[in-house]
Amino acid sequence: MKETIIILGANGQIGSELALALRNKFGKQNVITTDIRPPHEMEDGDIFETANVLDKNLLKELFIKYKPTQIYLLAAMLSATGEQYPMKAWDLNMNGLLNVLDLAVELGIKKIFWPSSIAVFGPNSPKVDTPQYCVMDPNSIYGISKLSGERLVEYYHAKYGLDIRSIRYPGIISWKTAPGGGTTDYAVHIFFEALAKGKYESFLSENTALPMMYMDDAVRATIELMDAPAENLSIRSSYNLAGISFTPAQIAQEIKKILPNFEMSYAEGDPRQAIADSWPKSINDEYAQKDWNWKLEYNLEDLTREMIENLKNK
Ligand code: AKB
Repeated sequence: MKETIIILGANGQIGSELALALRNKFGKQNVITTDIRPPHEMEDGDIFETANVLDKNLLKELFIKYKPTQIYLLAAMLSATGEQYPMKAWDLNMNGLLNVLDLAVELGIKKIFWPSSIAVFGPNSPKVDTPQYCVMDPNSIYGISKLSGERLVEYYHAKYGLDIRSIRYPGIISWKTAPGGGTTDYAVHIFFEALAKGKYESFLSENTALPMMYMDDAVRATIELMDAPAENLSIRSSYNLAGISFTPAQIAQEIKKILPNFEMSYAEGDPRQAIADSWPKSINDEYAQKDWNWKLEYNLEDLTREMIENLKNK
């Protein structure tokens, strides 16, 4: 079957790399990227439309114009920025999702990808090897919006038969497009600054372990989940993905193996520390392994090497 894909919020950290992968898989003419911001770069044949996911009428026009068979909804406000603008974060993250779900029901668009996050867990969730099902009491507005979104996508699947698929992304580490407004962003900034200045001041304390993942694994996971037979998917909220867990001290150590003069220091009192402290240190992803055969490729050593090599050549 010919697929036509619309990516909403395509110019952010994940969207810009997912768009490339989807264009390679389905052909440029079948992948339409949209965002409120213009793309960083456009190649011949790329199709881009300016769109705000809060503008439901415009979304409807786009969906009628392109007749997508799949939608990827990536527009969202992340955890740290969300704490500065809680009501804006709630509005964008919830109403953006509801607009897409309602239009999908109205126009008969069946297949949707919507990302959730490790932010759905909270202070009373188990911190180590956090299971798929456990106490979930997120205390950031971002986490609250993602957990509410998970309930909504499961509801729309059960009630309207929408084939919505989702991953609880850990922090994503990439070199092409910088992340914006997340708590895990330090693990990307550190590479840019290690190469530019030879030092980095982490806004998280040295022993704060968080789950992370290299972009190539995150993109591959997303496409593998979207390709999996629907009958294999036992989870219709969002799948845990473990990635790799490390602390600022451990990533600094790894960078020093390649850049021996790199210096790391730690700032105190950053508000992102409280968010990080409420999240899991490591995640259990046995359902993803069992249901769609998920396997991680990049460990901390691999991603450190990839990040430094790619940024040096950028
Ligand atoms: C953030 O830090 O807010 C995001 C996330 C883990 O969802 N990277």
